[in-house]
Amino acid sequence: MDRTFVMIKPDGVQRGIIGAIISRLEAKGLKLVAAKLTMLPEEKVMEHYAEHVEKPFFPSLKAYVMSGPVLTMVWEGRGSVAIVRRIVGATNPAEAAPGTIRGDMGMETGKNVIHASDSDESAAREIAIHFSADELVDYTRIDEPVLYE
Ligand code: RTP
Ligand code: MG
Repeated sequence: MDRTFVMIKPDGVQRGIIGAIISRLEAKGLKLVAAKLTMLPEEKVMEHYAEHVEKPFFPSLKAYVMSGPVLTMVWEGRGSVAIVRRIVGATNPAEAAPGTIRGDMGMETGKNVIHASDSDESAAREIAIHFSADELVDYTRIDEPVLYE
């Protein structure tokens, strides 16, 4: 089954909207298979955001994601990468569509609440950075038999 990596950033944790965010992903039909509340060490930030390390916004992005605890998660479901990106919304919450997490819960790009993998390759790479294989839990959600065609 397809998996995606999702991270509630420090602003989301500090604002107490973890539950509201998880509720949206759960209600959609996605299955939570791993979760960890943690402070990101610098090495993981550099690895996770390797594609952005040379960008002008990287120093502030790094300070932002290290400014408090994050909730790292793995969510499973058919087509989960694209589905979660649509639920998360555009990078800039000011432009993100209403109904999306960023559109409903954030104000600016530098505090955009949540991260989600942008491709299956990114998901595999990011899951490996943040979780070991034995932290991914195998179980059946009670609605699985009626969730898919
Ligand atoms: P993410 O990786 O966090 O899910 O966000 P994304 O794909 O929508 O956006 P991406 O281009 O990958 O950027 C990663 C994060 O860097 C911050 N950012 N700041 N000031 C800026 O121009 C700028 N651009 C990006 C945001 O926190 C963004 O989520
Ligand atoms: Mg990205």
